[in-house]
Amino acid sequence: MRALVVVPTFNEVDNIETLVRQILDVLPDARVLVVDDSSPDGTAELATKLAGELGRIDVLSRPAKSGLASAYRDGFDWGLGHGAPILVQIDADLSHDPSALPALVSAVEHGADLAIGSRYVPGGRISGWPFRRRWLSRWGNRYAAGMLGLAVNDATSGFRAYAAAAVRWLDMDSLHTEGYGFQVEMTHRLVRGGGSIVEIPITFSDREHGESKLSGGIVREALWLVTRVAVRDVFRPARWRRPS
Ligand SMILES: Nc1nc2c(ncn2[C@@H]2O[C@H](COP(=O)(O)OP(=O)(O)OP(=O)(O)O)[C@@H](O)[C@H]2O)c(=O)[nH]1
Ligand SMILES: [Mg+2]
Repeated sequence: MRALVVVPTFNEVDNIETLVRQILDVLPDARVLVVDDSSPDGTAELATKLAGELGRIDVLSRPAKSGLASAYRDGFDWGLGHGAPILVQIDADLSHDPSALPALVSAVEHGADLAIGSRYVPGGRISGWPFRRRWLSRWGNRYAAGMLGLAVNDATSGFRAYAAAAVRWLDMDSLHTEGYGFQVEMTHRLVRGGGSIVEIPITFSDREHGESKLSGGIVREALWLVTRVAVRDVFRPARWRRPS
Protein backbone atom coordinates (compact mmCIF):
# COMPACT_ATOMS: atom_id res chain seq x y z
CA MET A 1 0.00 0.00 0.00
CA ARG A 2 1.44 3.37 -1.06
CA ALA A 3 -0.85 5.42 1.19
CA LEU A 4 -4.06 5.20 3.20
CA VAL A 5 -6.60 7.92 2.44
CA VAL A 6 -8.81 8.38 5.51
CA VAL A 7 -12.27 9.84 4.79
CA PRO A 8 -14.29 10.87 7.86
CA THR A 9 -18.02 10.91 7.15
CA PHE A 10 -21.20 12.03 8.80
CA ASN A 11 -24.20 12.10 6.45
CA GLU A 12 -22.24 12.16 3.18
CA VAL A 13 -24.37 9.70 1.20
CA ASP A 14 -24.61 12.10 -1.77
CA ASN A 15 -20.83 12.59 -1.96
CA ILE A 16 -19.08 9.39 -0.91
CA GLU A 17 -19.36 7.41 -4.14
CA THR A 18 -18.02 10.19 -6.39
CA LEU A 19 -15.22 10.81 -3.93
CA VAL A 20 -13.96 7.26 -3.43
CA ARG A 21 -14.11 6.53 -7.16
CA GLN A 22 -11.95 9.59 -7.85
CA ILE A 23 -9.48 8.68 -5.09
CA LEU A 24 -9.05 5.10 -6.32
CA ASP A 25 -8.60 6.47 -9.84
CA VAL A 26 -5.84 8.98 -9.11
CA LEU A 27 -4.01 6.72 -6.62
CA PRO A 28 -4.03 3.20 -8.10
CA ASP A 29 -1.86 1.80 -5.30
CA ALA A 30 -3.56 3.42 -2.32
CA ARG A 31 -6.38 2.26 -0.06
CA VAL A 32 -9.34 4.21 1.32
CA LEU A 33 -10.66 4.00 4.87
CA VAL A 34 -14.10 5.53 5.47
CA VAL A 35 -14.56 6.40 9.15
CA ASP A 36 -18.29 6.80 9.64
CA ASP A 37 -20.06 7.78 12.86
CA SER A 38 -23.32 5.86 12.28
CA SER A 39 -24.63 8.41 9.78
CA PRO A 40 -28.45 8.17 9.77
CA ASP A 41 -28.46 8.68 5.96
CA GLY A 42 -26.79 5.31 5.28
CA THR A 43 -23.31 6.52 4.30
CA ALA A 44 -21.65 3.46 5.89
CA GLU A 45 -23.97 1.03 4.09
CA LEU A 46 -23.19 2.66 0.74
CA ALA A 47 -19.45 2.67 1.52
CA THR A 48 -19.60 -1.04 2.43
CA LYS A 49 -21.38 -1.78 -0.85
CA LEU A 50 -18.70 0.17 -2.76
CA ALA A 51 -15.98 -1.74 -0.89
CA GLY A 52 -17.44 -4.99 -2.23
CA GLU A 53 -17.74 -3.62 -5.77
CA LEU A 54 -14.51 -1.70 -6.15
CA GLY A 55 -12.06 -3.18 -3.61
CA ARG A 56 -9.28 -1.23 -1.82
CA ILE A 57 -11.90 0.29 0.50
CA ASP A 58 -12.47 -0.42 4.19
CA VAL A 59 -15.14 0.99 6.46
CA LEU A 60 -14.65 1.75 10.14
CA SER A 61 -18.05 2.25 11.77
CA ARG A 62 -18.21 4.04 15.09
CA PRO A 63 -21.29 4.03 17.32
CA ALA A 64 -21.89 7.78 17.65
CA LYS A 65 -20.81 11.14 16.21
CA SER A 66 -17.57 11.80 18.07
CA GLY A 67 -15.84 14.61 16.16
CA LEU A 68 -13.32 14.98 13.39
CA ALA A 69 -10.11 14.69 15.41
CA SER A 70 -11.13 11.40 16.98
CA ALA A 71 -12.25 10.04 13.61
CA TYR A 72 -8.75 10.74 12.24
CA ARG A 73 -7.13 9.36 15.38
CA ASP A 74 -8.98 6.06 14.95
CA GLY A 75 -8.42 6.05 11.19
CA PHE A 76 -4.69 6.71 11.52
CA ASP A 77 -4.37 4.02 14.22
CA TRP A 78 -5.96 1.58 11.81
CA GLY A 79 -3.55 2.70 9.08
CA LEU A 80 -0.45 2.35 11.27
CA GLY A 81 -1.67 -1.11 12.28
CA HIS A 82 -2.00 -2.05 8.61
CA GLY A 83 1.45 -0.77 7.62
CA ALA A 84 0.48 2.39 5.71
CA PRO A 85 3.64 4.48 5.07
CA ILE A 86 1.59 7.66 4.44
CA LEU A 87 -1.68 8.77 6.02
CA VAL A 88 -3.86 11.19 4.10
CA GLN A 89 -6.75 13.37 5.28
CA ILE A 90 -9.54 14.48 2.95
CA ASP A 91 -13.08 15.79 3.58
CA ALA A 92 -15.89 13.72 2.10
CA ASP A 93 -17.89 16.71 0.86
CA LEU A 94 -15.92 17.13 -2.42
CA SER A 95 -14.41 20.41 -1.16
CA HIS A 96 -11.01 18.78 -1.64
CA ASP A 97 -10.29 17.77 -5.23
CA PRO A 98 -8.67 14.31 -5.27
CA SER A 99 -6.60 15.32 -8.30
CA ALA A 100 -4.20 17.00 -5.82
CA LEU A 101 -3.60 13.68 -4.01
CA PRO A 102 -0.63 12.46 -6.07
CA ALA A 103 1.24 15.73 -5.40
CA LEU A 104 0.56 15.52 -1.65
CA VAL A 105 1.65 11.88 -1.42
CA SER A 106 4.69 12.51 -3.57
CA ALA A 107 5.80 15.43 -1.38
CA VAL A 108 5.86 13.08 1.62
CA GLU A 109 7.64 10.39 -0.38
CA HIS A 110 10.29 13.00 -1.16
CA GLY A 111 10.94 13.63 2.52
CA ALA A 112 8.31 16.00 3.94
CA ASP A 113 6.85 14.96 7.28
CA LEU A 114 3.64 16.77 6.32
CA ALA A 115 2.28 18.02 2.99
CA ILE A 116 -0.58 20.52 3.32
CA GLY A 117 -3.07 21.24 0.53
CA SER A 118 -3.04 25.02 0.81
CA ARG A 119 -5.57 27.65 -0.30
CA TYR A 120 -3.21 30.48 0.60
CA VAL A 121 -0.08 29.90 -1.47
CA PRO A 122 0.32 31.12 -5.08
CA GLY A 123 -1.90 28.94 -7.24
CA GLY A 124 -4.29 28.15 -4.37
CA ARG A 125 -7.97 29.16 -4.66
CA ILE A 126 -11.35 29.09 -2.92
CA SER A 127 -14.53 28.72 -4.92
CA GLY A 128 -18.03 29.33 -3.61
CA TRP A 129 -17.41 30.72 -0.14
CA PRO A 130 -19.12 33.97 0.86
CA PHE A 131 -16.92 36.90 1.85
CA ARG A 132 -17.47 36.35 5.58
CA ARG A 133 -16.29 32.75 5.46
CA ARG A 134 -13.21 33.67 3.40
CA TRP A 135 -12.35 36.49 5.75
CA LEU A 136 -12.69 34.28 8.83
CA SER A 137 -10.49 31.56 7.35
CA ARG A 138 -7.82 33.93 6.02
CA TRP A 139 -7.50 35.94 9.22
CA GLY A 140 -7.87 32.87 11.42
CA ASN A 141 -4.86 31.45 9.60
CA ARG A 142 -2.89 34.67 9.92
CA TYR A 143 -3.66 34.80 13.64
CA ALA A 144 -2.59 31.18 14.16
CA ALA A 145 0.62 31.53 12.14
CA GLY A 146 1.55 34.84 13.80
CA MET A 147 0.83 33.75 17.36
CA LEU A 148 2.44 30.33 17.02
CA GLY A 149 5.37 31.34 14.81
CA LEU A 150 4.37 28.93 12.05
CA ALA A 151 5.78 29.57 8.59
CA VAL A 152 2.61 28.00 7.20
CA ASN A 153 -0.07 29.76 5.14
CA ASP A 154 -2.94 27.32 5.67
CA ALA A 155 -2.61 25.63 9.05
CA THR A 156 -6.37 24.94 9.25
CA SER A 157 -6.51 23.01 5.99
CA GLY A 158 -7.92 19.52 6.38
CA PHE A 159 -6.48 18.24 3.10
CA ARG A 160 -3.04 16.87 3.94
CA ALA A 161 -0.68 13.91 3.99
CA TYR A 162 1.52 12.77 6.89
CA ALA A 163 4.48 10.42 6.99
CA ALA A 164 3.53 7.50 9.23
CA ALA A 165 6.58 8.15 11.42
CA ALA A 166 5.38 11.72 12.05
CA VAL A 167 1.93 10.53 13.11
CA ARG A 168 3.64 8.29 15.66
CA TRP A 169 5.75 10.97 17.29
CA LEU A 170 2.97 13.59 17.19
CA ASP A 171 0.96 11.48 19.65
CA MET A 172 -2.64 12.16 18.62
CA ASP A 173 -3.98 10.70 21.87
CA SER A 174 -3.00 13.86 23.71
CA LEU A 175 -4.71 16.41 21.41
CA HIS A 176 -6.85 19.05 23.08
CA THR A 177 -9.17 19.93 20.19
CA GLU A 178 -11.92 18.11 18.33
CA GLY A 179 -12.88 20.49 15.50
CA TYR A 180 -10.52 21.91 12.88
CA GLY A 181 -8.45 23.42 15.69
CA PHE A 182 -6.84 20.01 15.73
CA GLN A 183 -5.31 20.68 12.29
CA VAL A 184 -3.59 23.70 13.84
CA GLU A 185 -2.59 21.73 16.93
CA MET A 186 -0.96 19.01 14.81
CA THR A 187 0.79 21.57 12.59
CA HIS A 188 2.13 23.42 15.61
CA ARG A 189 3.47 20.27 17.26
CA LEU A 190 5.14 19.24 14.03
CA VAL A 191 6.85 22.62 13.54
CA ARG A 192 7.94 22.91 17.19
CA GLY A 193 9.23 19.36 17.14
CA GLY A 194 11.45 19.98 14.12
CA GLY A 195 9.32 18.35 11.42
CA SER A 196 9.27 19.55 7.82
CA ILE A 197 6.24 20.91 5.96
CA VAL A 198 5.54 21.47 2.28
CA GLU A 199 2.48 23.39 1.04
CA ILE A 200 0.89 22.36 -2.26
CA PRO A 201 -1.61 24.78 -3.87
CA ILE A 202 -5.20 23.48 -4.05
CA THR A 203 -8.56 24.75 -5.21
CA PHE A 204 -11.09 24.44 -2.39
CA SER A 205 -14.77 24.29 -3.42
CA ASP A 206 -17.71 24.82 -1.10
CA ARG A 207 -19.84 21.71 -0.58
CA GLU A 208 -22.82 21.29 -2.92
CA HIS A 209 -24.58 18.37 -1.19
CA GLY A 210 -25.24 17.72 2.48
CA GLU A 211 -24.88 19.95 5.49
CA SER A 212 -21.87 21.66 6.97
CA LYS A 213 -20.89 20.53 10.46
CA LEU A 214 -18.99 23.73 11.17
CA SER A 215 -20.25 25.58 14.25
CA GLY A 216 -19.39 28.68 16.23
CA GLY A 217 -18.12 26.33 18.92
CA ILE A 218 -15.52 24.86 16.54
CA VAL A 219 -14.25 28.32 15.60
CA ARG A 220 -14.05 29.39 19.26
CA GLU A 221 -12.27 26.16 20.17
CA ALA A 222 -9.63 26.86 17.50
CA LEU A 223 -9.07 30.49 18.54
CA TRP A 224 -8.83 29.53 22.18
CA LEU A 225 -6.36 26.74 21.41
CA VAL A 226 -4.09 29.11 19.46
CA THR A 227 -4.09 31.69 22.23
CA ARG A 228 -3.45 29.18 25.01
CA VAL A 229 -0.71 27.31 23.16
CA ALA A 230 1.03 30.57 22.19
CA VAL A 231 1.23 31.60 25.84
CA ARG A 232 2.37 28.14 26.90
CA ASP A 233 5.15 28.10 24.28
CA VAL A 234 6.80 31.06 25.99
CA PHE A 235 7.29 29.08 29.20
CA ARG A 236 7.66 25.48 28.12
CA PRO A 237 10.03 23.68 25.75
CA ALA A 238 8.58 21.52 22.97
CA ARG A 239 7.25 18.20 24.24
CA TRP A 240 7.11 16.39 20.89
CA ARG A 241 10.39 15.91 19.06
CA ARG A 242 11.15 14.47 15.66
CA PRO A 243 13.43 11.47 16.26
CA SER A 244 16.74 12.10 14.50
N1 LIG B 1 -16.70 10.52 11.31
C1 LIG B 1 -17.00 11.82 11.47
N2 LIG B 1 -16.88 12.66 10.42
C2 LIG B 1 -17.19 13.96 10.61
C3 LIG B 1 -17.62 14.48 11.86
N3 LIG B 1 -17.82 15.83 11.72
C4 LIG B 1 -17.55 16.11 10.43
N4 LIG B 1 -17.18 15.00 9.76
C5 LIG B 1 -16.75 14.88 8.35
O1 LIG B 1 -15.60 15.71 8.24
C6 LIG B 1 -15.55 16.35 6.99
C7 LIG B 1 -15.55 17.87 7.17
O2 LIG B 1 -16.81 18.27 7.68
P1 LIG B 1 -17.67 19.49 7.09
O3 LIG B 1 -19.06 19.43 7.56
O4 LIG B 1 -17.46 19.56 5.63
O5 LIG B 1 -17.01 20.64 7.86
P2 LIG B 1 -16.12 21.74 7.29
O6 LIG B 1 -15.45 21.28 6.04
O7 LIG B 1 -15.29 22.20 8.44
O8 LIG B 1 -17.19 22.85 6.99
P3 LIG B 1 -17.72 23.33 5.55
O9 LIG B 1 -16.59 24.08 4.96
O10 LIG B 1 -18.88 24.18 5.88
O11 LIG B 1 -18.08 22.14 4.74
C8 LIG B 1 -16.73 15.82 6.21
O12 LIG B 1 -16.32 14.72 5.46
C9 LIG B 1 -17.70 15.42 7.31
O13 LIG B 1 -18.61 14.43 6.89
C10 LIG B 1 -17.72 13.56 12.97
O14 LIG B 1 -18.07 13.90 14.08
N5 LIG B 1 -17.39 12.26 12.71
MG1 LIG C 1 -16.53 20.85 4.29
